[in-house]
Amino acid sequence: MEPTACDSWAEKLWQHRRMATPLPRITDQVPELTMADGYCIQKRLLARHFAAGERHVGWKMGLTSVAKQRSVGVTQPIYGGLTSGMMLLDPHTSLRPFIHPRVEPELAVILNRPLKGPEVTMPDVMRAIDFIIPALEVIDSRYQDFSFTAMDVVADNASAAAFYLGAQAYTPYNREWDMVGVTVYKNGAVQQTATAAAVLGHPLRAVQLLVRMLWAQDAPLEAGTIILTGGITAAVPMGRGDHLTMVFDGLGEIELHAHSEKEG
Ligand code: OOG
Ligand code: MG
Repeated sequence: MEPTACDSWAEKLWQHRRMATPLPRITDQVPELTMADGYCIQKRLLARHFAAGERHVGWKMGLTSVAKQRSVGVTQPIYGGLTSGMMLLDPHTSLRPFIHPRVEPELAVILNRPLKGPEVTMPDVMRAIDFIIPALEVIDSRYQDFSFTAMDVVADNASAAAFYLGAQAYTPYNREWDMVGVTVYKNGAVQQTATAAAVLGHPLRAVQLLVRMLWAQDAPLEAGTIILTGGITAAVPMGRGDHLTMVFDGLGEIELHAHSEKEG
């Protein structure tokens, strides 16, 4: 894809994101769209966020669990960028910026040193982790009906919309992170349950995979980076007035309330 076409798709996605209105998938118009095109558009879209004054704060891995892959029909892990504008600081959120938001439980990893290279090992990853925080991600596809191919969703920055970190940080040591159980409630009713092993067999493998994927793009993972390791369960739709609770066994819970219509 020509750089100008890449730029204009990024601009289009940015405008639809800002207006919270969906667009048809890019591959409907450009069936030959490649993965490299998708990441090119994503990069230009992130540049648009930075031009608007947002800062780069980290990365998200996506489609790292079978539950997530099945729910959208894409079977390949992907990544996207996280910006300061996506960080929710308050567990009460307006739904106005979103088209059809869904919420999913994730483990967030914060690094204390950079990681790079094609051969990063699990011990390298473990040594580079400062702390781990239970988190939730709000995803929101800019495509009509939340329908896309792998290339489309990469272009749309892996459906990144917002994220919220729990209040308690945990040391990476002395815990079997793959054994952490998660239950998602909506308005008091159980919606989803799973164990963190659903993410690539072990959630820290998502960090290892991200290092490799970024290495292929010549980008390092910096110290202080926030990494969302990917939804442990399928995502749960969030509507006005909904109250989501994510219970992480032994690690506390996180809540998110969507304002009712009147409040915005
Ligand atoms: C793609 C984003 C996937 C995850 O954690 O798997 C993702 C989507 O489901 O729209 O954020
Ligand atoms: Mg996610």
